[in-house]
Amino acid sequence: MRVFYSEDHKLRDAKTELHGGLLVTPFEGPFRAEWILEAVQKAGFTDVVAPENHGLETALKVHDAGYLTFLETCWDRWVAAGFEGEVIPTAFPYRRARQRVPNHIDGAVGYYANSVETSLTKGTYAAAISSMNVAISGADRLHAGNRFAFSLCRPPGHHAGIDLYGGYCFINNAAVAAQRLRDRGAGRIAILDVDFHHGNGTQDIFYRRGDVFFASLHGDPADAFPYFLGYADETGEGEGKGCNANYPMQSGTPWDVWSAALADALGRIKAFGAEAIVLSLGVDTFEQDPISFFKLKSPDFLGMGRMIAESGLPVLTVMEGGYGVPDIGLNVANVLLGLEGREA
Ligand code: SP5
Ligand code: ZN
Repeated sequence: MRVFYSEDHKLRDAKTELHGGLLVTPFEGPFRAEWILEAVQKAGFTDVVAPENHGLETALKVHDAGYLTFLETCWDRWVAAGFEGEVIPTAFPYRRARQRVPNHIDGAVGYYANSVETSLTKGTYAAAISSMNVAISGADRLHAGNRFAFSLCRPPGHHAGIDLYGGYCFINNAAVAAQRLRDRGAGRIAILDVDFHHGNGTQDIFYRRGDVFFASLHGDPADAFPYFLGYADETGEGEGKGCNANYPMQSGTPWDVWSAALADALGRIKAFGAEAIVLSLGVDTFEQDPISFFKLKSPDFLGMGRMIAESGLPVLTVMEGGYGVPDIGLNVANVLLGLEGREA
């Protein structure tokens, strides 16, 4: 399958992440995409292509226009306000507060944040746009009749909501890709999110829509980031009623338990009548991931790809999370090999 990749991801290179009360070197950095690119090429996925520039038209169907302008202008406004560090919010539209966008950038950042570990930086918007272009090019590759494509997106996207950034995400690449497939004529699309963390941004975007089914397998939000969404009783609203499926799982979950949830999710996607799957692929379910608590092993990722391919549907794989160790690249390559029915 073709791999879409842009060097511009390197423009997102934050120096700070708020973690345990300290500003540490971020878990999400350029080295992740380099590890993944190297491993997939080593596994034989050598058709690596840079994306075209697709503009904001599709993104504006899943994100708020004021939010995208905020992302674009945030850094310059922050610097103009006299701040010297990376962009971190300090105040929020908490319960019973007014939901109005403040004029001051310090307030605007809090309005648009769903978590604050993610410092915004000078090159973040350009990198997020390049990541979105990688996703759209992958969607177009499926539309052109190919069964598989891999969008090596960085920064990731599944925590980015209609008008919210956080969790290392700014533009929701998988949501934009699903929207692109709809706009190109697909009737129903499923987004299958296998990142360790609940895809709260993707759920936010499609919760009231009946044309895109969202299924997420993740650490129980009572115990794991993003904490405030991802419970099993969140099933969609309005036209989206019944089009949202969450599979929260406990600390230590191994492949046999995890894969049973995957089988159930794939059954729901089939019953929904999806014409294609956008796979939000995070490999932070790996036993060696530094910020997560599932126990998947490298060969399990081959099985994951195989099971998803058994749906018979076209699959656009969009990169989300996975941290800490170079073997995240091997795990991604294993999913792609499994999808194509090949051996490691
Ligand atoms: C795309 C993606 O995977 N984003 C994840 C963002 C997670 N950010 C907060 C992580 C907090 C982890 N705390 C875990 C403590 C482990 N000892
Ligand atoms: Zn994650």
